[in-house]
Amino acid sequence: MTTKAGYVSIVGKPNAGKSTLINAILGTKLSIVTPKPQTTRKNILGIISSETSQVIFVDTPGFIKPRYELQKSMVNNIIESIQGTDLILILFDVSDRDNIDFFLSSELIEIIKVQKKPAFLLINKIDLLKNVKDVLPLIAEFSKSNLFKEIFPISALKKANIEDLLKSIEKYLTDSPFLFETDIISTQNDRFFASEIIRERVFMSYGDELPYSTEILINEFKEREKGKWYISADIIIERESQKKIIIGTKGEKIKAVGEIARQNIEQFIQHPVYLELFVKVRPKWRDNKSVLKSLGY
Ligand SMILES: Nc1nc2c(ncn2[C@@H]2O[C@H](COP(=O)(O)OP(=O)(O)OP(=O)(O)O)[C@@H](O)[C@H]2O)c(=O)[nH]1
Ligand SMILES: [Mg+2]
Repeated sequence: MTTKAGYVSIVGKPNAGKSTLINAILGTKLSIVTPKPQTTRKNILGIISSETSQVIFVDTPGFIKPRYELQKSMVNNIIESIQGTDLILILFDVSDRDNIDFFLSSELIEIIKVQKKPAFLLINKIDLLKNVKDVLPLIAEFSKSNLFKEIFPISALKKANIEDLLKSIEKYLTDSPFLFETDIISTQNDRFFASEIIRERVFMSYGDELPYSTEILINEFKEREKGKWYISADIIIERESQKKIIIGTKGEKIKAVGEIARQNIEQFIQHPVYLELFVKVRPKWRDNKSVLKSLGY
């Protein structure tokens, strides 16, 4: 039996809904989602296998002009993903509809052109439109650019039009043996996802810029008693003064963060968890190549 397989990269500006989309496609919460832009920092693979085909979706960080080393690594992740892909899904947030020209002349579009990879445009968040027909003139305008093989209006959040999208993706897979075992949905381990779940909670729990100065480092991830996991993690921050904000009055804030993160990790790994959080200061870690390397960037 001939099988098909291929990589599909999900790219776009921060907050466009890329991680929500990969979760919708996989039918499970794999990639963290927050209302804050620049949530995703590393590429996350999500694999769907059927009898005859295997699609490896890659959720990438939002494309930005990098200002410090962490962001450079994020942009490199996007470019690497585009270089190795069979098809690109580029998301456009419908709330940006007044800036279509800007989008079409963006650096990300330039990269896609240079790499000569087939791309679909996904106009996301159509649930936000008062009238769904309002998307038609946008489709017409995007079509004129001749940049996209197909254009889909979708709602990643409401899972609208995802089935049609998946059917069209099939056409871009090539004859190939499966690239991964059929029973795995991602390549990262539970330790990575635990750190992401804690980071998601930090992004949700602290205001404004603070989450951008944070990173999570898992120190221990082990089965302490049969079926019960002990996880110890550092919340890394940049300045001593951020410590008391993270911890909160009498430690209440960090306790609440740990409580919800623990529940979410338990749901993800399907085991009871004991989670301990510590706060560590690493001055300017976002611009320090060796610290970034130790954090997997
Ligand atoms: N209304 C609506 N909101 C959406 C939709 N898709 C995503 N969102 C919301 O948009 C915000 C950002 O979603 P993410 O999936 O984290 O976006 P992202 O593109 O992965 O963002 P980065 O990782 O920061 O690049 C979240 O609050 C989502 O709930 C959608 O179809 N409709
Ligand atoms: Mg994301």
